[in-house]
Amino acid sequence: MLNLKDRKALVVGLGKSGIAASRLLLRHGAKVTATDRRIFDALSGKAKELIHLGVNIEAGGHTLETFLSTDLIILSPGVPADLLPLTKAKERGIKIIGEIELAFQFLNAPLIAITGSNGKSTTTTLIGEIIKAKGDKVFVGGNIGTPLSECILSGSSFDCAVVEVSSFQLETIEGFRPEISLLLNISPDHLDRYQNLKEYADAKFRIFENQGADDFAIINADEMWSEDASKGIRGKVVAFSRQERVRNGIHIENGWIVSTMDHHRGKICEVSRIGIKGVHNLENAMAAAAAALLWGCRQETIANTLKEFTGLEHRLEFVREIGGVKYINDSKGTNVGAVVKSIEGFSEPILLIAGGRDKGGDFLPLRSLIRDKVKRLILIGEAREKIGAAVGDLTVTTDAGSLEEAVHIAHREAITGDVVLLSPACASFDMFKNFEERGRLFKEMVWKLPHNP
Ligand code: UMA
Ligand code: ADP
Repeated sequence: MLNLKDRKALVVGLGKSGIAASRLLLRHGAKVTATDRRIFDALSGKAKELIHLGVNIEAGGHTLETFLSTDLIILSPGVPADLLPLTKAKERGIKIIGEIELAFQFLNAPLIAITGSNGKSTTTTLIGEIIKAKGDKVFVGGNIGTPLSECILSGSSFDCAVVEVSSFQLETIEGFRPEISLLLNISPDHLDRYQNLKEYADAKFRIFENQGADDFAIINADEMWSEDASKGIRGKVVAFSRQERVRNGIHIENGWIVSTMDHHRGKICEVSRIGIKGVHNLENAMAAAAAALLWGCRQETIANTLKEFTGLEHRLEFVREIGGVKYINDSKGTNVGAVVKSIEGFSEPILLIAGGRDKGGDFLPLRSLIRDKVKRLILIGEAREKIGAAVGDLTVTTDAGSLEEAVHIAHREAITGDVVLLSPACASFDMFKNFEERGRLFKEMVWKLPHNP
């Protein structure tokens, strides 16, 4: 555990992570300064309140002096680690960790951590729900929205913490050691932050870095990297696969999710009874079942939760049917890999609304799906031109000046039996506060559409 008493700590970024980290540092006796590039007036009420708790706030930018006159730096995940004052602080030997590592140092509950390019929030929530159904008290947080520090700040004692971790958070771990680590999949994302896919994947693999022989590592046997990765893992490897029988893990057999794990051998749940649909969600369900079995949950508890859980808002969320046209909100489809899986899940012709802020991704992997399944592509936001150039030749492609215009075009052009799908393959920040706002506005717009086109 870190000794923070009277040590000078600098928190970089005063969003959710920075606010929680500041409070945790104060609780452990540190002298806290927080720095944010936003001006003071633009900070949230909760960030401003920190002043009254004794935090010294530097707003409106980061100064080198502040970074060099501290003993410890706590970095928010959205702040890139190559920021100049950070580099200088590192050169001086000042310790730099992230909020997730800080929280881990004070965590007194066993940890289950989930990472991957897509499916993290769904799988994290599912695992949390199954463990809750078992009767254990569980904290669910991390990248999904509630910083891990809140688990400690709450003062409650938990049987277990189920935590979604992003590659950003994994970049700044030191001792972070989950008893059960889960890496769902790797597909290109955040290439505006990483030099290449390898650098991004390396950050994700760090979820296994501190595990020992008694810990468990759940990996996806259907992914190319899994064989190499399993060689470098010290924990016990448990695999899941949609495509083949696995020796110690979870696979599909005669329409059932089946376990070959020591903890429970046999059928877990019939695939057709799972509440969340699509092949990608089957993978999430298998991964969640593996983690839950390792945690000691019974087959019936797992099966019941898999049947009852119908998914999260903004992930292939059914909104409304108008004149035989289904409207689906997949605002969390923020990278190409996610959109591929979302499109694959439909047999109906699709009118796809895509675009937003490009994250350095390559849209070419969408080509065959756009050609085969998308009858109209409606593009919004900054990435319009890039997406249009990559796939616009394969279907009728229209630009829209706003999400509202895109919804109206889709409503005008769709006919009975079609699906209107918002699955942007991009971040939302060019037009919206976040993906939640984009999804909520989409739903409001759809609910305002007249009954008849
Ligand atoms: N800031 C600076 N200097 C910089 C950059 C940012 O001061 O150079 C400041 C901003 O002005 C802002 C603050 O940093 O005040 C924002 O910090 P942050 O971006 O780390 O955001 P938080 O509010 O702390 O939220 C973070 C995660 N955000 C990111 O990783 C970008 C949240 O994940 C997470 O839910 C939260 O911690 C709690 O753990 C969001 C996310 O988009 C959902 N994650 C990415 C993803 O899922 O793809 C990784
Ligand atoms: P994350 O937290 O990793 O962003 P979510 O569970 O929020 O993942 O799902 C985000 C989007 O990713 C969904 O809208 C869906 O389109 C897609 N998705 C979900 N699970 C998977 C998976 N296992 N593989 C590929 N895509 C997925």
